[in-house]
Amino acid sequence: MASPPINVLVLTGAGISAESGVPTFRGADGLWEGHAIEDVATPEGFARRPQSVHQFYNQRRKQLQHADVAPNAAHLALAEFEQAVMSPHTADDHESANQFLLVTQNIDNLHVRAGSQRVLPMHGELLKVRCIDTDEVFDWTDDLSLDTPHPQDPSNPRARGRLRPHVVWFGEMPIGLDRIARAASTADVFLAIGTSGLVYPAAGIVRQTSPACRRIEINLDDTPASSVFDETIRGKATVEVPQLLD
Ligand code: BV8
Repeated sequence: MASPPINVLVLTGAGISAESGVPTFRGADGLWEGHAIEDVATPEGFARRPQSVHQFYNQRRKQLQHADVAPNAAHLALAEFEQAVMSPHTADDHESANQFLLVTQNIDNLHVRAGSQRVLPMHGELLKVRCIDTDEVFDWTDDLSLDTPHPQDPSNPRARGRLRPHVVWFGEMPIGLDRIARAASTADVFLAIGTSGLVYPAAGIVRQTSPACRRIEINLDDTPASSVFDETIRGKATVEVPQLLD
């Protein structure tokens, strides 16, 4: 008899990219050191000093594209797990009845580079920019400044500097909240990896899962949400994620 479909929801935070060389926010080398959140990750901060916010993201965009920064064993294990969950079980199934969604708070592109397909970057993407006037989104790997020509109107000097990072700042609406709520309410398994559980609404997703959902937290340390999980695995993501999923 065919096994019932299984719905998997994964939430990742900065801790899954730490071993790829991308600094976490609250670790000793956290990004926020030397930068107050309100100065570099809020619309007000951008309105006050747009150039210093551009420099903050230019530095991170450059760092993310450094040759030494690549998906690690945890990213790769998640991509393989997604393939296994989503592959048809029998020859006559043209597609799996299972569901899989990887929600990430990270704005790096390491999950996609690892081969994950069903990725929802709820806090935006570092390698994308958005037009302040039209909300149109563009892939972007270079620096941004107040003099950056508009990709659609490069010769118009008045269109310069109208781009912002396509990331969700504090006080701004995260991306895909309805889709996340639906996935959480039907999840059979919820896996939270490398997140401190301090930033909402991401930190509240675990509480949107049903009582029947198996909730697993992988982190170096306890978090404010640890008590809500059925299972807490303490250790490095590159060790614990492959071990749990293989
Ligand atoms: C919203 C993108 C409203 C930018 C980010 C007062 C005023 C205004 C808002 C609020 C307020 N009080 C509360 C709020 C809500 C606010 C919030 O939660 N603030 C916190 C600080 C209290 N949230 C918001 O503003 C959100 N929007 O509420 O809008 C609204 C709602 C509806 C409709 C309209 C409006 C928006 C939040 C998104 C902000 N943007 N990022 C950028 O990246 O520059 S948040 C940013 O910080 C990350 O994306 C991430 O989400 C967060 C950091 O969290 P983590 O990923 O968990 O990383 P962290 O470093 O904290 O932890 C790492 C963990 O990994 C640790 O636990 C560590 O132990 C572990 N770890 C480390 N190494 C490893 C490891 N684990 C395993 N292996 C390892 N090797």
